[in-house]
Amino acid sequence: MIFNNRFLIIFLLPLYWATAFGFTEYLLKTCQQSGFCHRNKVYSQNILKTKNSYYSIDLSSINYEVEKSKSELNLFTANIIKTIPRPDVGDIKVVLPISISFLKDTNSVRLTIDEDRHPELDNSISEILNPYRYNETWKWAFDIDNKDILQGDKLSFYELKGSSNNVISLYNRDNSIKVEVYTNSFKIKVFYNDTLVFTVNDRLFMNLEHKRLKELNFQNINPEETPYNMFGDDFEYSKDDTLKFGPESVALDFTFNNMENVYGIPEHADSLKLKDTSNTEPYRLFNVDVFEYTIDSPMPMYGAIPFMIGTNKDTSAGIFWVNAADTWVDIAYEGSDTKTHWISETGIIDVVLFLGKSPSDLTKNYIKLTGKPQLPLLSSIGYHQCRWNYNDEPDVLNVDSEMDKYQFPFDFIWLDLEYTDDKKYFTWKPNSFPNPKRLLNKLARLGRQLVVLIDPHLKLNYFVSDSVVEDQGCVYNSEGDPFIGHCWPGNSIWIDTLNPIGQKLWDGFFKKFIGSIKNLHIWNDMNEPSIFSGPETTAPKDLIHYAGFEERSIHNIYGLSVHETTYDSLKEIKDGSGLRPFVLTRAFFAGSQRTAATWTGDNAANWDYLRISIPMCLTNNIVGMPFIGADVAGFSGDPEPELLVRWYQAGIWYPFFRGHAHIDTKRREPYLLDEPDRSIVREAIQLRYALLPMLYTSFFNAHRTGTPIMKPMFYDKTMYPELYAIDDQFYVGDSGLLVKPIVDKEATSVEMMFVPGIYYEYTNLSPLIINGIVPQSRNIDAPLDIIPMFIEGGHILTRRNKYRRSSKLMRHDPYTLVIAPDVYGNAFGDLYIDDGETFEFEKGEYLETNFSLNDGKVLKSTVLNEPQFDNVLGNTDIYEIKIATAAIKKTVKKTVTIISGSNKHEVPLHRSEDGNWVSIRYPKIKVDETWEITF
Ligand code: NBV
Repeated sequence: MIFNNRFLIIFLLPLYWATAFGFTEYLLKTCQQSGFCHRNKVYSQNILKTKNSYYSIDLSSINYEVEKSKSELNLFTANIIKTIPRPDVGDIKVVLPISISFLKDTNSVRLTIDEDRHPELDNSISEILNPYRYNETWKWAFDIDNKDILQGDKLSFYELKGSSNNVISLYNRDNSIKVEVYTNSFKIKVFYNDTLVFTVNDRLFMNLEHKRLKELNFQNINPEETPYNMFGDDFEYSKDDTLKFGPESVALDFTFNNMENVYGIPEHADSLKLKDTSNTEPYRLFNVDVFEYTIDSPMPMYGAIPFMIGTNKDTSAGIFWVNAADTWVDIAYEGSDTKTHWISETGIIDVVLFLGKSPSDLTKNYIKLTGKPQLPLLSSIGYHQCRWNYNDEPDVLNVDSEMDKYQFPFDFIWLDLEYTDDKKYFTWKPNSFPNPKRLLNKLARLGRQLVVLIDPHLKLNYFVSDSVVEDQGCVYNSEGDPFIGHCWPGNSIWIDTLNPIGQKLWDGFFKKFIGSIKNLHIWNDMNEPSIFSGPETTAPKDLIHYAGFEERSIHNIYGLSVHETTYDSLKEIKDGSGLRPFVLTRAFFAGSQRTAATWTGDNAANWDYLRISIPMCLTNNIVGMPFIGADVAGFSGDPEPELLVRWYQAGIWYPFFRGHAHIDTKRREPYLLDEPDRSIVREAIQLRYALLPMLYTSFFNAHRTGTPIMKPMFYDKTMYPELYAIDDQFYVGDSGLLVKPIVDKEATSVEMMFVPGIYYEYTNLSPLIINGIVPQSRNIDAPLDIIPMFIEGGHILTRRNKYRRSSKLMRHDPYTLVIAPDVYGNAFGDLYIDDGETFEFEKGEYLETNFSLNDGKVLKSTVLNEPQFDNVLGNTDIYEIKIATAAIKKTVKKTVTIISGSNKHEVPLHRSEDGNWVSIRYPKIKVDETWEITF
C-alpha cells in the first residue's frame, strides 16, 4: 500500500484521536453500517411478518445406507435446498449440504451446513483466492489431538413420517438426546432427557447467502432480502474492501426453550448475564484493538469465544458457533424462552449444541472438544510486575530489589515494546539491554522470570521481515502482494501463522532469540491484528492468508494462530529442560485456553473499569478460558491511592494477576505508595501468595474439568434464581472462598449475597449463619484494609503462610489447613501439588490428596495420587490445622488423637481468644500421607 495524504487523514488521524482521548466508537461499524449484519436484520424482521420458509431438505438426498429402522452410522447427511422463487424463469435452487452428528462423550450435537460451490463453472473468482467457503475454523478451535471425539458417536434413526412436514428423529447412543429434523420447512428440535431444549431455525431466520454473479444478483434474492452492500462497502473506513465473493453471510436462529438466562460469548465489557439486544446493538464478535473501550457495551473487543451458555434450575445448554468471521449475536428474552440470532459474514454454519444438567456439565464437555485449559507454571499464578516500559537493565533490577525491600512477593517482571532495537522484534535495544543473559541470570537467582513482548507486525527491511517476505510466510493484500500496513514500527508486514511456512519461520526466530535461556517468556500483543492504517483498527477483510483464504473468513482465529505458534516454538525450545512456556495473548478464540493466558486489554484507571473487570473475568472463566486478568490498577491514567489499593484487593483474585501501566503514567509500583496504603497492598499480595496452594489446585481442576477459577454465584447453584444476575462477587474455584471486592469509591461496607448455610469470615473465622431457604444479603464492613471474603461452610483450604520473595522460594515451607465445617460438621478439600514447572505431571508425577471432616469428629486425608520421584513436591509438612468451631462446638475436646501409619499420638488443641477456632500445631503429619485425626 502506498501512503498518500488521503490515507494519512482518513486512517491515522482517527487513530491519533483514539489513542489520545480513549476509544472512538465511530471507528467501528454498527450493525446498520455492516452490510451483512444489516441485511440479516432486515431479513429477520421481514420473515417475522411473512413467515416464509425458503429452506427444505431434499428427502432423496438423505444418506442412510442400511435399513431405515436399524441404521446406525456416525453422520447424518442430506441436502438442504434453498429456493428463490422465480415464477418467470423457474425457481433457482441452491444446494446446501447438511450434516448432523453426535460428538463422543460430550452430550453434544454437531450441525454443519455448507454451500455446494462449483468453481469450475464460475470464472468470476480470482485465481489467488480459494473458491470454497472456509470450513477449517474447527481445526483451530477443537483439540484435534482428541481424534475420538471427532469421529462422532453412534447415531440411530427412528422414523420418517410422511405427513405435511416430515420429521426425522435421530438419537444418540444412550437415547438421552433426540434431534428432530423437520424437512419441509427446515427446522430442528433438540431434546435432552425428553425435554425440549433447543429449537433451531425456530423463527426462520436461517439465511445462507449463496455465490452469485453480481450481474445476476437481482434474481438471486428473496422478497424479504435487501441487496444492501452486497458487492461493496459504504463504511467510511472500509470502502476499499473488494468483496470479491459478493454476499456470503450465514445466519441461523436458536431458541433456548424454557431458559431465561444466557451467558458467555466474550469478549465484551458488559455484565455476566447477557442483555436483551432487541433495542440495542447486537453483541459483536470481531477481534479489534479498542484502547479504553466503552464499558457496559456489546461492542467487539480483542478476543472472541462464540460459546453461549443458557441455564434454568435443572437444565443447561450451550451453543458453540464455530465460525471465525465477523459475527453478531442478537438476544431476546421472550417469556420463558431466550431467542438468539447468530450472523456471520462468511464461512459455513458449523455449530455444536451442548446439553447438560448444569453449567459445569457444559464447560466440562466444551473443553473436551476445544482442549483443556493449560496447567500454567506455578510461578505464573504469582504476581506479575509490568509497565510500558522498564527502560533498561538497571531499571529492571531496581524494581526487582525494591519489591524485595518492601516485602512484596513477585515472580514475573515484564518488558513492553521499548526493549527492542527500534521496534524490531527478536532484537534488544543495545544500550539499554546490552547483556540480556546477564539480566535473566540475575532474575533467576530468586526464581524470577522475564516476559518480553513480540508482536506479529514486523518492521520492513530487517532480517526478520526480509526472510518472511522472501520465504512467502507473510499475509498478502488482495492483489497478491505482501501486505504492508502501519503499526508501532511504521511500515510493517504481518507474519501468517496460519501458513506452515510462517509457523516454521516464527519458530526459527524464537530459537535464535531465546536460545538456552530458561526464564524468558513471551507476550503477543496487537494480534487481533491491530493495524493503525486498517479499517476498524484491524486488517482489511480482503487480505489473503494461507491456502487463499480471505482475512474475512479467518479473522477471529488469527490471534490464536499467532499465540499457538509462539507457544509451540517455546515448548520445543524448552523441551530440553521440559519447562512449561508462558504466553500472554491479547487476541483469543475458542481453543486459546490450551496455550495462553489473556487479559482484558487497555482499560483505564477509574472505578468503572475496576467494576467491569469482574464480570469480564467471570465470563471467560465459564467458557473454558479461565487464565485471565485485568491490568491493575488501570492501564491508562494515574489511579488515586484508594483506587490502587482497592484494585490490588480485587486483582489478587484474577487468575492472571499483573500490575501494568501506560507509558504516559506516573510510576506506580506498589512500594511507591505511602503508608498505610503500602502495607494494605502488601498484605493483599501476600495473601495471594499464601493461597497459592489452593489457587494452583484450582488451576489443576480447571485443567482437568474446566471448573472456573473465578466462579460466578449461579454456576454451581442454579436452583437459586436470585443468583443468576450476580456478577460482583464470586467463588474461588471449588475452594468455598467467597469474595466481593470493593469497586466503589469511599465505600466502607458492602451488601453481599449468601445462600443459606454457615460462613466464616476469612481472617478470624467468625461465623455468619444464613437461615431459611432463599439467598439473603448481609451488610459487610469493608474499610480500606478489608476485603470482604468468607469461607463457605463445608470446605477445607490449604495455604502456606510465610512471606517469601517469590513462589519458588515457598517450596520449602510447610502447609496450614483451614477447616470450615458446614452445619452438619462436614467439610471437604483437595490439594494438588507437582513440581510447578515441567510437564512431568502428565506422566503422573503429582500429588493429589483429599481432606475430609465427617460429623465434626474425624478429619482424615486420603492420598489419591503420589509422584514416584522424591524431589517433585518440596516440603509437605503440615505446620498447623485450624478448625472453625461454630458448627462443631460440641465435639471439640482438649486434645485430639492423630493416627498416621502405625503411629498414634495425642496432641493438645489451642483455642483462639475469641473462641472462633481451635488449632493443632506441629501435628507431625504431612499432606502427602494418609492420616486420621479424631476429636
Ligand atoms: O505495547 C504497548 C501497549 C501495551 O502496554 C498494552 O498492554 C497493550 O494492550 N500496547 C497495547 C500497544 C499500545 C497501546 C496504546
